[in-house]
Amino acid sequence: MVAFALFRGLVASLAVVSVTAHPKNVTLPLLLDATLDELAAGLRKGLFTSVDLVDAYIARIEEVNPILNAVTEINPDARDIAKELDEERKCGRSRGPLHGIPIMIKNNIATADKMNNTAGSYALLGAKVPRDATVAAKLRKAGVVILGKANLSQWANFRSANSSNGWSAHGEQVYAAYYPGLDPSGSSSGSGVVPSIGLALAALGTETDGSIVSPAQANNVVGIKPTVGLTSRSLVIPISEHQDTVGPMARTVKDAAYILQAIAGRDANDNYTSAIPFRKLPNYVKACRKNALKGKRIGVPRNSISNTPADAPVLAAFNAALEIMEEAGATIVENTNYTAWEQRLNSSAETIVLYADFVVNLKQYLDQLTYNPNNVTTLAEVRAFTQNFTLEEYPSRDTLIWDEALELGFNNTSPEAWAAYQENQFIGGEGGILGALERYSLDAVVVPTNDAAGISAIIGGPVITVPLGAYPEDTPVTTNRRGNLNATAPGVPFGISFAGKLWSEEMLVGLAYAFEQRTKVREKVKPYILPTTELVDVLG
Ligand SMILES: *[C@@H]1O[C@H](CO)[C@@H](O)[C@H](O)[C@H]1NC(C)=O
Ligand SMILES: *[C@@H]1O[C@H](CO)[C@@H](O)[C@H](O)[C@H]1NC(C)=O
Ligand SMILES: *[C@@H]1O[C@H](CO)[C@@H](O)[C@H](O)[C@H]1NC(C)=O
Ligand SMILES: *[C@@H]1O[C@H](CO)[C@@H](O)[C@H](O)[C@H]1NC(C)=O
Ligand SMILES: *[C@@H]1O[C@H](CO)[C@@H](O)[C@H](O)[C@H]1NC(C)=O
Ligand SMILES: *[C@@H]1O[C@H](CO)[C@@H](O)[C@H](O)[C@H]1NC(C)=O
Ligand SMILES: *[C@@H]1O[C@H](CO)[C@@H](O)[C@H](O)[C@H]1NC(C)=O
Ligand SMILES: *[C@@H]1O[C@H](CO)[C@@H](O)[C@H](O)[C@H]1NC(C)=O
Ligand SMILES: *[C@@H]1O[C@H](CO)[C@@H](O)[C@H](O)[C@H]1NC(C)=O
Ligand SMILES: *[C@@H]1O[C@H](CO)[C@@H](O)[C@H](O)[C@H]1NC(C)=O
Ligand SMILES: CC(=O)N[C@H]1CO[C@H](CO)[C@@H](O)[C@@H]1O
Repeated sequence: MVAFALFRGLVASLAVVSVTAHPKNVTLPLLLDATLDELAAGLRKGLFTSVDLVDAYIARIEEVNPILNAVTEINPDARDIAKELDEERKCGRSRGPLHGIPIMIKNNIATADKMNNTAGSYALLGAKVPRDATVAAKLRKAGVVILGKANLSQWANFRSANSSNGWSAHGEQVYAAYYPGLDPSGSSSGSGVVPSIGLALAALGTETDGSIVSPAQANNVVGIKPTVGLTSRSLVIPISEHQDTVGPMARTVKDAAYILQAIAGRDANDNYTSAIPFRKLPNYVKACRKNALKGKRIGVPRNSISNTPADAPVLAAFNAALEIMEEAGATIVENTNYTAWEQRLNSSAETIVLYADFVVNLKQYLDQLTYNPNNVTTLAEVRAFTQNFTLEEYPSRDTLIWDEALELGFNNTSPEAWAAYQENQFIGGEGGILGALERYSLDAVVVPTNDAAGISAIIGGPVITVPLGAYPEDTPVTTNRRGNLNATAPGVPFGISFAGKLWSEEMLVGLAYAFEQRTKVREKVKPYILPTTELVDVLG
């Protein structure tokens, strides 16, 4: 009793000291969990400026980046850009909700400024592009300060069979913030770490198969993998025109929705965007409604959900989540199985499509460079460079994916590639997610994020992951295949994913938001390492 009273007294007096020492702290958002609405309100009220945000985030990056390697480059112009945006605001002009907000982009999204775009490879260090990637240009137009480039699994994890998630030659090894030496997943590894501990409001990632949703779940954040074609890939270092997509990774569904709104839309430089079926884009922010689960039919394709002993904590949290959705008025339809799931497990069609696309799409990107310091214009030349450049760590990290792509004997202009693409359309479509939606009259399906990516990837469909839980205290620590990262450990986050038909982001955002608001798991899962700089420390 006495001890308890003493303890309470201690806490109370500490709180008083901190408020006295930092009188403004009480009104300033804390950067670990600050939402866009909070930051935008603070900027509007003049509590702090965009320059302050840039200063605070850079200080936070400098605190933790020597350990986590999440950020490859800080934009040397970030402060000047923030200053201009602050001036604009002073003159009464606001570009919208993202005005003056620092966001990081993955290091495969090009900018025509001082920053490099390398996909983590020395082959592209110093290369120049003719203009910003369309998604980067759209962010700037919306008033975003592009704060820097997030490290990634090199070449978006499309080089090696024995590398590690989050490793790139020029950027080294990214670690997640939830356990020492933790696998950050990939390939948008740094883009997951950045929002997870408040190194920027949010980040852009890219996904071909899992590269947004998987690192989003591993880093306890939300990830939206948009329908292929909703966001332009122009001047994004590609893997596959059929599967690549750019999307936001953020702490909340609503923040991710704001960013999706800013980057979505048609682009003459990426003709897949001409498939967008809307005259006017849906309002993804307005879709964030707490009652969005009410009346929805949500399927559980059990035969696609992994069920090994190691999955037990994930499945327990997942099954509890289904009950929460039912309480929110959704109808959960069990066993909406994918009829071609077995065929998918046997199929090499996705590999063929990616290989056949990569040789062509990579060359198309390289051909656009206005300066190509190492004269790499084809995959064969990129491979020769990589195999001969010591820091690329070849052969310890091999080039197996490129070797196989180059040996395929055809590319995406051939009938064989088209046949593989058609097989994917069947497996992921009628035999997969689209068939299940149709047969059971579903609005969406839900699965643990571990199982979410592939079936939607092969048809270019959308997925949203939201934090669901974390591995319990008694989880044994295991390492990844390469042996250089901790893979499972106590406190490692995992997520739940909503997926649906093409262009159904508006509904999926609603479902994810309604689930997030009822659970707020992110706040309960704590990182082991955190930067300490707050806005109060940088205010002039
Ligand atoms: C600011 O206030 C929060 C509670 O609102 C407290 O947790 C934090 O330690 C304070 N920070 C400083 C630097 O005083
Ligand atoms: C881009 O790479 C070049 C060449 O290594 C380097 O000099 C430059 O500082 C890099 N840019 C940034 C913003 O780090
Ligand atoms: C993995 O975790 C263990 C503690 O369980 C720690 O000793 C080790 O250094 C970590 N691995 C890395 C690569 O940091
Ligand atoms: C889309 O653009 C690519 C290259 O920019 C081109 O190869 C392809 O034929 C175009 N497709 C359509 C349908 O216009
Ligand atoms: C769906 O898959 C699950 C798990 O494989 C299986 O137990 C169940 O019987 C299947 N149901 C139907 C209707 O196919
Ligand atoms: C999987 O592949 C094996 C070997 O090629 C074949 O015998 C089997 O029928 C295939 N299964 C399915 C479901 O396609
Ligand atoms: C793709 O294949 C066609 C037909 O073999 C060939 O003409 C073309 O050069 C190939 N493109 C690339 C980038 O290898
Ligand atoms: C690239 O090509 C240019 C022009 O042919 C040449 O001047 C330069 O030395 C080459 N660079 C490398 C690294 O091979
Ligand atoms: C680099 O490695 C390749 C093997 O991929 C080899 O054929 C080539 O001779 C090496 N040297 C150069 C300068 O590319
Ligand atoms: C990766 O694979 C290559 C080629 O098979 C091999 O030479 C290398 O030793 C492997 N690296 C590791 C760390 O096992
Ligand atoms: C901005 C920053 O800290 N960049 C670092 C990223 O990681 C590489 C490799 O560790 C460093 O060389 C950079 O300085």
